[in-house]
Amino acid sequence: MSGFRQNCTAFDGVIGTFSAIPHPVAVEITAAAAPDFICIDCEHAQIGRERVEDMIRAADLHRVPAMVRVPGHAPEAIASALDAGAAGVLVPRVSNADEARAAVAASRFPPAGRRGVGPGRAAGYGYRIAETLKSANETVVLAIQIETAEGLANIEEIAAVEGIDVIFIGPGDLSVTIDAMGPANADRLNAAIRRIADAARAAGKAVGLFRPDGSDVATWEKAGISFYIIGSDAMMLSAGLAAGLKQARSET
Ligand code: 3PY
Ligand code: MG
Repeated sequence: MSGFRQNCTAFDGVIGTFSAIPHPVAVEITAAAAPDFICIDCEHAQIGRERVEDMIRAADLHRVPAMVRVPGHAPEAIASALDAGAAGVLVPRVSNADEARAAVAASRFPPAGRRGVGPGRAAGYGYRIAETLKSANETVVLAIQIETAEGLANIEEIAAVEGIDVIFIGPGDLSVTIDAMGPANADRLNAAIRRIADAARAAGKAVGLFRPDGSDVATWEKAGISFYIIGSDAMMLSAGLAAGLKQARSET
């Protein structure tokens, strides 16, 4: 098992951030801050296939594992991210066991799945196909997102699917689909997050959570959540800019 996959599944605590700015320079700046991993966001940022590969290259240079959040469930998108050399994939909006099993099939080489073999970057452009075939099923991290009312209702059967490493909770979409948006509904949303975390842990899966910032990670760690994506490079850039400008204006 790769060090990264081991860290993700050891319930030990890994903290990364989304890379939403579609450029390797942004990845290098992020990687230099030494996150445990980055997750290139192809669901909500406009990042094409070639650029994803260059962003993974930039992360590799700094020895920071790069996951890719794929735009949806298409096996081609998962294959493309893994062929580019991603350390893992994050599959959004998984709502039932069939979708979870499809994500496993797309992420794993036979016999565990149906991922196609090719001479991409992950296989050393053909120089290391045999080695990649041997190691990838043990090293690639598969995280799936629970963020719909249906996913919440089906959490036990989803969590039981073999081949998933991390059950990752998306509180933004979850709050919309269970009608629990805003501070007034925080208790209901938090109860849903805890229910997902408990079911995933009971099935032996690591649990992840998105937080816009790191202020309450210690609280959620107590609920058994060990894998965090904190904001994104774009969110931190805007927060830093706003704070810097506000400070400068208050001092003039
Ligand atoms: C959500 O909160 O919906 C997310 O997808 C966070 O990554
Ligand atoms: Mg979401």
